[in-house]
Amino acid sequence: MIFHPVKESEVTIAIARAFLNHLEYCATSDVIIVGGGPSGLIGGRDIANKGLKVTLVERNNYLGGGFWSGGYFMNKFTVRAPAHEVLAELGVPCSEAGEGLYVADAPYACSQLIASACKSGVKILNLTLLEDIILREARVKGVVINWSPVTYLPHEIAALDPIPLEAKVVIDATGHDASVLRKLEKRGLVKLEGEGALCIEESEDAIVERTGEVYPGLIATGMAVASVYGLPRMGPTFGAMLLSGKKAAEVALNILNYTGIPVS
Ligand code: 48F
Repeated sequence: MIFHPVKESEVTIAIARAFLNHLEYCATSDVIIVGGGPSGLIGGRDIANKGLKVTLVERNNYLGGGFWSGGYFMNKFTVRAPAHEVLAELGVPCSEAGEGLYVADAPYACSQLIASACKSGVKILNLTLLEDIILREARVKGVVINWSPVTYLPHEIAALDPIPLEAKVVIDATGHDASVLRKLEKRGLVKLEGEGALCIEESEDAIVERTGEVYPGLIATGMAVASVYGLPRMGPTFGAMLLSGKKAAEVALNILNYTGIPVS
């Protein structure tokens, strides 16, 4: 025998116990990030690296969002300077394709980014869909989640109540969908302009500049920012996603200090 003998029940109990601990940990976070694309992953990593408790909620089984391929089903993507410095920091090789324009391998970059978020201590809830938000005293105080497969079943089969998770700050990193912001919009608390037409030259600066708190306790990052302010989309260039995620982390850290909420 190569492997140590274990009973089937030991395997089940090991998984159940570990997951219950994980879910209990995620019940209260300093920051919840909804969306595991490039902006959410890098933002989560930067916050967790400061020693804060970060939970990342992702509806798919896999993390990475639109970062696995650049565009047109071709798994190369571009960044414009200075975002190539973030690739260097992640240990992702890239080559100069023109002045200030860099091209890199998407699976390489995506896997490095996921690994760096995990190593920083970000706790992941995958296969988990944001269903709603917790709102109290005109402030976002957390999210309401359900297992993704449940939410795709007809209501008469899976009438299951969702699970609340509390946080001091929530970040909407759900990309084009702006799923968290839509929960505020349907209550008339914010108005989303919807994405503008593609313009690489304008979009990247604008998205990074407008990354910030849209409603008390809720920060928008990545393409969700374009959906809020009607900014142009950008196609297969990802520098703004990385820099927007980093800025969202700075904004979250400022909010946590500014309100004097102690870091758990
Ligand atoms: O779409 P996504 O990669 O967002 P991003 O970080 O980056 C955008 C780029 O990939 C690309 C682009 C830049 O050139 O235009 O599109 O802004 O990742 C968003 C993630 O959020 C998840 C979704 O599955 C994806 O992985 N997501 C969306 N809605 C929900 C969600 C939801 N309701 N609950 C949980 N996850």
